[in-house]
Amino acid sequence: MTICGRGFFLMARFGCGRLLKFLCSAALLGVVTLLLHNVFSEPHDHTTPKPEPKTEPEPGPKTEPEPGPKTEPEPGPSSFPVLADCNEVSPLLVGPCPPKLYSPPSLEEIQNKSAPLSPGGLYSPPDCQAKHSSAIVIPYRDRASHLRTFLDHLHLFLQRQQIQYKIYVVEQWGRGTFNRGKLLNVGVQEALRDGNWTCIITHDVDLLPEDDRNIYSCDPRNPTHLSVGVDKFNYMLPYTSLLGGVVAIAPDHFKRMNGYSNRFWGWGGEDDDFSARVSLCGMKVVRPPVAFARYKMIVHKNDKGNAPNPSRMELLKQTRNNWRRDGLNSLNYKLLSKKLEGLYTNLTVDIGGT
Ligand code: UD2
Ligand code: MN
Repeated sequence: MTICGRGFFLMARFGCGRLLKFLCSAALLGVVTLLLHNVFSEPHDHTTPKPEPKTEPEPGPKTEPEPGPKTEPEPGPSSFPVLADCNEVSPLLVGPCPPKLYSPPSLEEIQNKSAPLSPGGLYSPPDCQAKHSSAIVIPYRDRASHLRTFLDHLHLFLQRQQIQYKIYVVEQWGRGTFNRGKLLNVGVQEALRDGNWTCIITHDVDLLPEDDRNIYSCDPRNPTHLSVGVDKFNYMLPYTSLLGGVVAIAPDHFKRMNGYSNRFWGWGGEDDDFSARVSLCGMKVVRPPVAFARYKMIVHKNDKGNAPNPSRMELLKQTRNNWRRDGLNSLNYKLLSKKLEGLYTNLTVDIGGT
Protein backbone atom coordinates (compact mmCIF):
# COMPACT_ATOMS: atom_id res chain seq x y z
CA MET A 1 0.00 0.00 0.00
CA THR A 2 1.21 3.47 -0.84
CA ILE A 3 1.61 6.25 1.67
CA CYS A 4 -1.27 8.15 0.10
CA GLY A 5 -3.43 5.05 0.19
CA ARG A 6 -2.72 4.75 3.86
CA GLY A 7 -3.51 8.48 4.35
CA PHE A 8 -6.77 8.17 2.45
CA PHE A 9 -7.75 5.19 4.51
CA LEU A 10 -7.04 7.08 7.72
CA MET A 11 -8.72 10.29 6.57
CA ALA A 12 -11.81 8.46 5.38
CA ARG A 13 -11.89 6.61 8.58
CA PHE A 14 -11.55 9.64 10.81
CA GLY A 15 -13.86 11.88 8.76
CA CYS A 16 -11.66 14.49 6.99
CA GLY A 17 -13.26 17.26 4.97
CA ARG A 18 -14.70 16.61 1.46
CA LEU A 19 -11.99 18.60 -0.33
CA LEU A 20 -9.23 16.56 1.26
CA LYS A 21 -11.03 13.39 0.26
CA PHE A 22 -11.23 14.57 -3.34
CA LEU A 23 -7.51 15.50 -3.49
CA CYS A 24 -6.41 12.22 -2.08
CA SER A 25 -8.58 10.21 -4.48
CA ALA A 26 -7.04 12.08 -7.41
CA ALA A 27 -3.53 11.33 -6.15
CA LEU A 28 -4.42 7.67 -5.67
CA LEU A 29 -5.78 7.50 -9.23
CA GLY A 30 -2.48 8.96 -10.50
CA VAL A 31 -0.43 6.35 -8.66
CA VAL A 32 -2.58 3.51 -10.03
CA THR A 33 -2.25 4.80 -13.61
CA LEU A 34 1.53 4.96 -13.18
CA LEU A 35 1.71 1.41 -11.90
CA LEU A 36 -0.41 0.08 -14.76
CA HIS A 37 1.79 1.92 -17.28
CA ASN A 38 4.91 0.33 -15.82
CA VAL A 39 3.42 -3.15 -15.99
CA PHE A 40 2.21 -2.99 -19.64
CA SER A 41 4.87 -0.86 -21.33
CA GLU A 42 8.38 -1.89 -22.54
CA PRO A 43 10.92 -1.96 -19.76
CA HIS A 44 13.24 1.11 -19.95
CA ASP A 45 16.91 0.55 -19.90
CA HIS A 46 18.54 3.42 -18.02
CA THR A 47 22.06 2.19 -18.43
CA THR A 48 22.51 2.44 -22.24
CA PRO A 49 21.36 5.48 -24.23
CA LYS A 50 18.56 4.75 -26.64
CA PRO A 51 19.78 4.84 -30.28
CA GLU A 52 18.80 7.99 -32.12
CA PRO A 53 16.19 7.50 -34.82
CA LYS A 54 17.97 6.95 -38.14
CA THR A 55 18.27 10.06 -40.28
CA GLU A 56 20.50 10.94 -43.25
CA PRO A 57 24.22 10.60 -42.37
CA GLU A 58 25.24 13.81 -40.63
CA PRO A 59 28.16 15.53 -42.36
CA GLY A 60 30.46 16.41 -39.50
CA PRO A 61 33.16 19.07 -39.52
CA LYS A 62 36.39 17.74 -40.99
CA THR A 63 39.24 16.92 -38.70
CA GLU A 64 41.98 17.70 -41.27
CA PRO A 65 42.65 21.45 -41.66
CA GLU A 66 40.84 22.57 -44.76
CA PRO A 67 43.25 23.67 -47.52
CA GLY A 68 42.31 26.59 -49.66
CA PRO A 69 41.50 30.19 -49.12
CA LYS A 70 41.04 31.35 -45.57
CA THR A 71 38.29 33.67 -46.69
CA GLU A 72 36.05 30.86 -47.97
CA PRO A 73 33.38 29.79 -45.49
CA GLU A 74 34.32 26.64 -43.58
CA PRO A 75 32.20 23.68 -44.56
CA GLY A 76 29.59 23.54 -41.81
CA PRO A 77 27.87 20.42 -40.55
CA SER A 78 24.84 20.83 -42.77
CA SER A 79 26.23 22.79 -45.75
CA PHE A 80 28.37 20.14 -47.53
CA PRO A 81 28.33 16.36 -47.65
CA VAL A 82 31.55 14.60 -46.59
CA LEU A 83 33.42 13.68 -49.76
CA ALA A 84 35.61 10.64 -50.20
CA ASP A 85 39.25 11.37 -51.08
CA CYS A 86 39.96 11.74 -54.78
CA ASN A 87 41.76 8.81 -56.43
CA GLU A 88 45.55 8.77 -56.48
CA VAL A 89 45.32 9.06 -60.28
CA SER A 90 42.42 11.09 -61.59
CA PRO A 91 40.10 9.05 -63.83
CA LEU A 92 39.48 12.22 -65.85
CA LEU A 93 43.00 12.44 -67.34
CA VAL A 94 43.23 12.18 -71.09
CA GLY A 95 47.04 12.32 -71.57
CA PRO A 96 48.07 14.41 -74.58
CA CYS A 97 45.92 17.56 -74.79
CA PRO A 98 47.19 19.85 -77.57
CA PRO A 99 46.59 23.48 -76.59
CA LYS A 100 44.92 25.93 -78.93
CA LEU A 101 47.57 28.59 -79.28
CA TYR A 102 45.89 31.47 -81.08
CA SER A 103 42.59 33.39 -81.33
CA PRO A 104 41.54 32.76 -77.74
CA PRO A 105 37.87 33.09 -76.82
CA SER A 106 36.61 35.91 -74.61
CA LEU A 107 36.85 35.61 -70.82
CA GLU A 108 33.09 35.11 -70.71
CA GLU A 109 33.24 32.23 -73.20
CA ILE A 110 36.06 30.62 -71.22
CA GLN A 111 34.05 30.91 -68.04
CA ASN A 112 31.05 29.28 -69.65
CA LYS A 113 33.18 26.29 -70.68
CA SER A 114 34.74 25.85 -67.24
CA ALA A 115 33.17 24.04 -64.31
CA PRO A 116 31.81 26.53 -61.74
CA LEU A 117 34.57 28.51 -60.03
CA SER A 118 34.39 30.56 -56.86
CA PRO A 119 35.16 34.28 -57.32
CA GLY A 120 38.86 34.82 -57.89
CA GLY A 121 39.27 31.62 -59.90
CA LEU A 122 39.14 29.04 -57.11
CA TYR A 123 38.20 25.49 -58.04
CA SER A 124 37.59 22.42 -55.90
CA PRO A 125 36.52 19.11 -57.42
CA PRO A 126 32.80 18.66 -56.76
CA ASP A 127 32.81 14.87 -56.34
CA CYS A 128 35.81 14.14 -54.15
CA GLN A 129 38.15 15.68 -51.60
CA ALA A 130 41.22 16.97 -53.51
CA LYS A 131 44.57 15.51 -52.50
CA HIS A 132 46.45 18.64 -53.55
CA SER A 133 45.77 22.36 -53.28
CA SER A 134 47.91 24.51 -55.54
CA ALA A 135 48.25 28.24 -56.00
CA ILE A 136 49.20 29.07 -59.60
CA VAL A 137 51.20 32.32 -59.59
CA ILE A 138 51.78 34.19 -62.87
CA PRO A 139 54.08 37.21 -63.37
CA TYR A 140 52.27 39.49 -65.76
CA ARG A 141 52.09 42.71 -67.73
CA ASP A 142 50.48 43.54 -71.09
CA ARG A 143 49.89 40.00 -72.31
CA ALA A 144 46.08 40.04 -72.47
CA SER A 145 45.71 37.60 -75.35
CA HIS A 146 48.31 35.22 -73.84
CA LEU A 147 46.38 35.30 -70.59
CA ARG A 148 43.13 34.34 -72.32
CA THR A 149 44.85 31.49 -74.20
CA PHE A 150 46.36 30.35 -70.91
CA LEU A 151 43.07 30.45 -68.99
CA ASP A 152 41.23 28.74 -71.83
CA HIS A 153 43.64 25.80 -71.58
CA LEU A 154 44.65 25.70 -67.92
CA HIS A 155 41.29 25.58 -66.18
CA LEU A 156 40.10 22.47 -67.98
CA PHE A 157 43.59 20.93 -67.71
CA LEU A 158 43.69 21.40 -63.92
CA GLN A 159 40.09 20.33 -63.43
CA ARG A 160 40.88 16.99 -65.09
CA GLN A 161 43.64 16.53 -62.48
CA GLN A 162 41.04 16.84 -59.69
CA ILE A 163 43.15 19.24 -57.66
CA GLN A 164 41.99 22.26 -55.72
CA TYR A 165 43.58 25.38 -57.22
CA LYS A 166 43.39 29.12 -57.65
CA ILE A 167 45.09 31.29 -60.27
CA TYR A 168 46.82 34.50 -59.14
CA VAL A 169 47.87 36.96 -61.85
CA VAL A 170 50.47 39.34 -60.41
CA GLU A 171 50.41 42.40 -62.59
CA GLN A 172 53.25 44.90 -62.53
CA TRP A 173 51.85 48.42 -62.42
CA GLY A 174 53.47 51.24 -64.45
CA ARG A 175 56.04 51.37 -67.24
CA GLY A 176 59.14 50.55 -65.22
CA THR A 177 61.48 47.68 -66.02
CA PHE A 178 59.80 44.28 -65.58
CA ASN A 179 60.92 42.13 -62.67
CA ARG A 180 59.69 38.55 -62.86
CA GLY A 181 61.35 37.33 -59.64
CA LYS A 182 59.97 40.13 -57.51
CA LEU A 183 56.47 39.68 -58.93
CA LEU A 184 56.64 35.98 -58.09
CA ASN A 185 57.69 36.80 -54.52
CA VAL A 186 54.71 39.15 -54.19
CA GLY A 187 52.36 36.55 -55.66
CA VAL A 188 53.54 33.76 -53.39
CA GLN A 189 53.35 35.97 -50.29
CA GLU A 190 49.83 37.15 -51.15
CA ALA A 191 48.67 33.65 -52.09
CA LEU A 192 49.88 32.29 -48.75
CA ARG A 193 48.02 35.07 -46.96
CA ASP A 194 44.93 34.07 -48.89
CA GLY A 195 44.96 30.28 -48.43
CA ASN A 196 46.70 27.27 -46.87
CA TRP A 197 48.16 26.03 -50.14
CA THR A 198 50.16 22.83 -50.06
CA CYS A 199 51.88 23.74 -53.32
CA ILE A 200 52.94 26.83 -55.25
CA ILE A 201 53.28 26.73 -59.03
CA THR A 202 55.21 29.63 -60.53
CA HIS A 203 54.11 29.82 -64.14
CA ASP A 204 54.92 31.90 -67.22
CA VAL A 205 51.74 33.09 -68.92
CA ASP A 206 52.88 31.93 -72.37
CA LEU A 207 53.53 28.28 -71.51
CA LEU A 208 50.81 25.73 -72.19
CA PRO A 209 51.12 22.15 -70.92
CA GLU A 210 50.58 19.50 -73.56
CA ASP A 211 49.79 16.46 -71.41
CA ASP A 212 47.62 16.36 -68.30
CA ARG A 213 49.66 13.58 -66.70
CA ASN A 214 52.06 16.39 -65.75
CA ILE A 215 50.43 16.87 -62.35
CA TYR A 216 50.43 20.36 -60.79
CA SER A 217 51.33 19.23 -57.27
CA CYS A 218 54.49 19.38 -55.15
CA ASP A 219 57.15 16.86 -54.29
CA PRO A 220 57.48 16.69 -50.48
CA ARG A 221 61.29 16.91 -50.57
CA ASN A 222 62.41 18.95 -53.58
CA PRO A 223 61.25 21.65 -56.00
CA THR A 224 60.00 20.23 -59.31
CA HIS A 225 60.77 21.72 -62.71
CA LEU A 226 57.59 21.01 -64.66
CA SER A 227 58.49 22.62 -67.99
CA VAL A 228 61.18 20.11 -68.87
CA GLY A 229 60.53 20.10 -72.61
CA VAL A 230 59.48 23.28 -74.40
CA ASP A 231 58.80 23.31 -78.16
CA LYS A 232 60.96 26.43 -78.51
CA PHE A 233 63.97 24.37 -77.29
CA ASN A 234 62.97 21.24 -79.24
CA TYR A 235 61.78 19.62 -76.03
CA MET A 236 65.33 19.44 -74.71
CA LEU A 237 66.78 21.21 -71.69
CA PRO A 238 69.17 23.88 -73.01
CA TYR A 239 71.30 23.34 -69.87
CA THR A 240 70.86 21.10 -66.83
CA SER A 241 70.46 23.79 -64.17
CA LEU A 242 67.66 25.59 -66.07
CA LEU A 243 64.74 26.36 -63.77
CA GLY A 244 62.72 28.86 -65.83
CA GLY A 245 59.17 28.44 -67.06
CA VAL A 246 57.02 26.40 -64.67
CA VAL A 247 58.11 25.26 -61.19
CA ALA A 248 56.16 23.46 -58.45
CA ILE A 249 57.50 24.19 -55.00
CA ALA A 250 56.21 23.55 -51.49
CA PRO A 251 55.64 26.78 -49.51
CA ASP A 252 58.20 25.73 -46.87
CA HIS A 253 60.86 25.15 -49.52
CA PHE A 254 60.12 28.52 -51.11
CA LYS A 255 60.53 30.18 -47.71
CA ARG A 256 63.69 28.20 -46.94
CA MET A 257 65.19 29.54 -50.20
CA ASN A 258 64.08 33.07 -49.28
CA GLY A 259 62.06 33.06 -52.51
CA TYR A 260 63.45 34.71 -55.63
CA SER A 261 65.97 37.51 -55.72
CA ASN A 262 64.30 40.94 -55.99
CA ARG A 263 67.28 42.41 -57.85
CA PHE A 264 66.90 41.07 -61.38
CA TRP A 265 65.32 43.92 -63.35
CA GLY A 266 64.68 43.05 -67.00
CA TRP A 267 64.98 39.78 -68.86
CA GLY A 268 67.12 36.88 -67.62
CA GLY A 269 69.11 35.60 -64.67
CA GLU A 270 66.37 35.39 -62.01
CA ASP A 271 65.67 31.74 -62.93
CA ASP A 272 69.36 30.78 -62.67
CA ASP A 273 69.64 32.57 -59.33
CA PHE A 274 66.59 30.60 -58.13
CA SER A 275 68.19 27.39 -59.33
CA ALA A 276 71.37 28.19 -57.37
CA ARG A 277 69.27 28.76 -54.22
CA VAL A 278 67.89 25.22 -54.48
CA SER A 279 71.37 23.69 -54.11
CA LEU A 280 72.50 26.30 -51.57
CA CYS A 281 69.61 25.08 -49.40
CA GLY A 282 70.63 21.45 -49.72
CA MET A 283 67.89 20.46 -52.14
CA LYS A 284 67.93 19.36 -55.75
CA VAL A 285 65.61 19.95 -58.68
CA VAL A 286 63.48 16.98 -59.70
CA ARG A 287 61.88 16.59 -63.12
CA PRO A 288 59.04 14.44 -64.39
CA PRO A 289 59.64 12.46 -67.61
CA VAL A 290 59.77 14.70 -70.67
CA ALA A 291 57.30 12.28 -72.30
CA PHE A 292 54.58 14.25 -70.56
CA ALA A 293 56.34 17.28 -68.99
CA ARG A 294 55.97 19.09 -72.32
CA TYR A 295 54.90 22.64 -73.18
CA LYS A 296 54.19 24.89 -76.08
CA MET A 297 55.33 28.50 -75.77
CA ILE A 298 53.23 31.13 -77.52
CA VAL A 299 55.55 32.79 -80.01
CA HIS A 300 56.27 36.34 -78.87
CA LYS A 301 58.64 39.22 -79.42
CA ASN A 302 60.66 40.85 -76.66
CA ASP A 303 58.40 43.00 -74.53
CA LYS A 304 58.88 46.71 -73.98
CA GLY A 305 60.35 47.25 -70.55
CA ASN A 306 61.91 43.78 -70.38
CA ALA A 307 65.18 44.12 -72.31
CA PRO A 308 67.91 41.62 -71.38
CA ASN A 309 69.44 42.68 -68.09
CA PRO A 310 73.08 43.62 -68.79
CA SER A 311 74.12 43.06 -65.15
CA ARG A 312 72.63 39.58 -64.84
CA MET A 313 75.97 37.74 -65.00
CA GLU A 314 77.47 40.03 -62.34
CA LEU A 315 74.42 39.53 -60.12
CA LEU A 316 74.61 35.77 -60.52
CA LYS A 317 78.13 35.81 -59.09
CA GLN A 318 76.69 37.28 -55.88
CA THR A 319 73.92 34.76 -55.27
CA ARG A 320 75.93 32.69 -52.80
CA ASN A 321 76.66 35.74 -50.65
CA ASN A 322 73.33 37.50 -51.02
CA TRP A 323 70.53 34.97 -51.07
CA ARG A 324 69.96 35.08 -47.32
CA ARG A 325 69.24 38.82 -47.32
CA ASP A 326 67.76 39.28 -50.82
CA GLY A 327 64.36 37.74 -51.32
CA LEU A 328 61.16 37.29 -49.33
CA ASN A 329 62.71 38.86 -46.26
CA SER A 330 63.67 42.06 -48.10
CA LEU A 331 60.53 42.29 -50.22
CA ASN A 332 58.74 45.65 -50.36
CA TYR A 333 55.80 46.58 -52.57
CA LYS A 334 52.46 48.32 -52.60
CA LEU A 335 49.44 46.20 -53.34
CA LEU A 336 47.36 48.65 -55.40
CA SER A 337 44.38 46.38 -55.92
CA LYS A 338 43.18 42.85 -55.46
CA LYS A 339 40.31 41.96 -57.79
CA LEU A 340 38.45 38.69 -57.68
CA GLU A 341 37.75 38.12 -61.36
CA GLY A 342 35.66 35.18 -62.52
CA LEU A 343 38.64 33.15 -63.76
CA TYR A 344 41.53 34.44 -61.63
CA THR A 345 42.57 36.83 -58.88
CA ASN A 346 44.32 39.94 -60.14
CA LEU A 347 46.92 41.52 -57.86
CA THR A 348 48.12 44.82 -59.24
CA VAL A 349 51.34 45.89 -57.54
CA ASP A 350 53.75 48.74 -57.48
CA ILE A 351 57.14 47.07 -57.06
CA GLY A 352 59.18 50.24 -57.50
CA GLY A 353 62.20 50.29 -59.80
CA THR A 354 62.73 52.52 -62.80
C1 UD2 B 1 62.54 32.44 -70.25
C2 UD2 B 1 62.06 31.53 -69.14
C3 UD2 B 1 61.28 32.38 -68.16
C4 UD2 B 1 62.16 33.47 -67.58
C5 UD2 B 1 62.72 34.29 -68.71
C6 UD2 B 1 63.81 35.25 -68.24
C7 UD2 B 1 61.67 29.24 -69.86
C8 UD2 B 1 60.78 28.30 -70.58
N1 UD2 B 1 61.24 30.50 -69.73
O1 UD2 B 1 61.37 32.89 -70.94
O2 UD2 B 1 60.75 31.59 -67.12
O3 UD2 B 1 63.13 32.93 -66.75
O4 UD2 B 1 63.35 33.48 -69.70
O5 UD2 B 1 63.28 36.26 -67.45
O6 UD2 B 1 62.73 28.87 -69.42
N2 UD2 B 1 56.07 38.78 -68.77
C9 UD2 B 1 54.93 39.58 -68.96
N3 UD2 B 1 55.04 40.78 -69.56
C10 UD2 B 1 56.23 41.26 -69.96
C11 UD2 B 1 57.38 40.45 -69.78
C12 UD2 B 1 57.27 39.22 -69.20
O7 UD2 B 1 53.82 39.18 -68.61
O8 UD2 B 1 56.27 42.38 -70.49
C13 UD2 B 1 55.95 37.52 -68.03
C14 UD2 B 1 55.17 36.46 -68.76
O9 UD2 B 1 54.54 35.63 -67.82
C15 UD2 B 1 56.26 35.73 -69.49
C16 UD2 B 1 57.35 35.69 -68.44
O10 UD2 B 1 57.25 36.96 -67.78
O11 UD2 B 1 55.85 34.46 -69.92
C17 UD2 B 1 58.77 35.45 -68.95
O12 UD2 B 1 59.12 36.41 -69.90
P1 UD2 B 1 59.41 36.02 -71.44
O13 UD2 B 1 58.33 35.16 -71.93
O14 UD2 B 1 59.67 37.25 -72.20
O15 UD2 B 1 60.77 35.23 -71.34
P2 UD2 B 1 61.26 33.91 -72.15
O16 UD2 B 1 60.25 33.41 -73.06
O17 UD2 B 1 62.58 34.19 -72.72
MN1 MN C 1 58.14 33.39 -73.07
